[in-house]
Amino acid sequence: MTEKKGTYYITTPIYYPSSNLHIGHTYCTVMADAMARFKRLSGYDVRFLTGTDEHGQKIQTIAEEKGVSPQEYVDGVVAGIKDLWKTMEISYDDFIRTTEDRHVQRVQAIFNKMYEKGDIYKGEYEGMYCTPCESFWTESQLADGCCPDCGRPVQKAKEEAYFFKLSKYQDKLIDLLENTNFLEPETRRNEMLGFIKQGLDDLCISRSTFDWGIPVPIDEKHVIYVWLDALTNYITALGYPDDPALFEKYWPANVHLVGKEIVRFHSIIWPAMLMSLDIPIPKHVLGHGWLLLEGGKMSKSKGNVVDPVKLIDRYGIDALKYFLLREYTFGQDGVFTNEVMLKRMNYDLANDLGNLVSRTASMIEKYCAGIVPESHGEDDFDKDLKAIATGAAAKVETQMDKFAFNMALEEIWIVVRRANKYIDEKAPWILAKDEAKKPELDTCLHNLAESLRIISILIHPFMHTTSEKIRKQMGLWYADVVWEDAFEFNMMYQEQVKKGEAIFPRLDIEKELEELDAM
Ligand code: ME8
Repeated sequence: MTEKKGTYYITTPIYYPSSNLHIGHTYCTVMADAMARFKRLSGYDVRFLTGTDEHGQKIQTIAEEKGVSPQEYVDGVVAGIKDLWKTMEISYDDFIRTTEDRHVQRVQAIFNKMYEKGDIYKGEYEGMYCTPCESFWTESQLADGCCPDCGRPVQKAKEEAYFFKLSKYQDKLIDLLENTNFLEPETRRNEMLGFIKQGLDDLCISRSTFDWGIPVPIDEKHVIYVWLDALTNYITALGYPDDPALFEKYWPANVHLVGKEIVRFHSIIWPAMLMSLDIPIPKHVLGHGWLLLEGGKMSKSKGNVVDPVKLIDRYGIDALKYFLLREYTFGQDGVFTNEVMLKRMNYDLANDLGNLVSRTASMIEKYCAGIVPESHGEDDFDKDLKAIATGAAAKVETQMDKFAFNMALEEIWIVVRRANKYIDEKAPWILAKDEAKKPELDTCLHNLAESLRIISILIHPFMHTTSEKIRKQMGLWYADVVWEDAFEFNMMYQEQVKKGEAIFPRLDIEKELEELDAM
């Protein structure tokens, strides 16, 4: 077994259960899941956290409109979110809900600690409030008088509130962003530094105009407002402050993976809160780009969303995961279209990978009675295939270190395409006609089986079900998937190959486009 390399704590944002999640949330969670699986496979003791951010005025308003209590409302939506992650086989270790007792009590303890330190005080808040986004804005932040995030009208609002002394941490935050790689990419870092250097206002952390929230422990008229409640999930889920075992083991987090619109909260407010609590800062905050539809960002409140469940029902989990991870460049926005998705599924999965598996399995069945043959010597084609196949794992590691999922998959597909080309170069069906060429034929089929063994390991973090299907067809069902084995060749010996169903069906793109449009 792989030796343990240390701990790795990765988190997604906790999503608002204001309605069902869409493909944008799926995108972030699929990236976190692939990274968690990759780190586990490469020997880390991983903790992967996701969850839901359940308080706030918006949820309270929706629940009232539906005639149910906020708790009933979020319970329903959260059950659906957990079902989605179960369907997608998301390998989280913990799912935190901000309405759970463990979170509520710990947030109150955190509030008290910050209050006792003198970092929280009572004041009066006045600003422009966007209800759908639950954000207060200053006049100068508005875009054409409207909310800079969603473009909708804002209302003037004033209320007694508790404040966190964010301004006190301004210099320390500048130091953190200037002198560490806590926040990447660099463009985001510069943007945040610019923002901090304009001067930070203290942060309003309570509300008294609605009551769907965690009560302020020292003042029952108030509930704790969004960000103190939400950001702290990353430590309350580890037991902070009362149950130190997990916290000491996994904190500081290695990565908070978040969408670019909440980088500001994670790279300014969150470290300042941690500084106030005297606990270490997470190693990295990584901001990913948005999936856009033609016409703008997918958003629950705008209603222009793509439902992942429909796509999974039609194309399967692995095809959808592959598409999301392969198509988009981390950190950049990308446009989602059905056509791009279908082409990826057809070209890369059905054609490249699917064909390689079915051709290899059927030739081993046909020419070697289904038993993986031994190899006998090697020519230049064999050497080249072997070098590319055994060299891929290190390249995948390099790309994964950069969260470049698309490039990691591209490295794997270089092996897939090389192996397909190797079949054409070696033409096993011609070798099979000449008894004297039997050793060369055996070597060729051995090398193809070996390449598929390596591919099955490399794709495991991204598409474990497909990996297992390939391993079953190659007679490797008995063996654990071990990352280090992807660096080795000639590990297979007389495995029993059994061709199965096509791992990805070929899609009629025109027909699928019509069907999807009609859905
Ligand atoms: O912001 N493209 O929750 P949220 C890509 N509760 N990613 C997208 C996306 C899109 N079109 N739409 C959403 C919140 N996301 C807070 C977070 S964390 C302490 C609190 C993803 O339900 C992306 O990761 O609005 C984004 O940051 C997150 O969902 C926002 O989810």
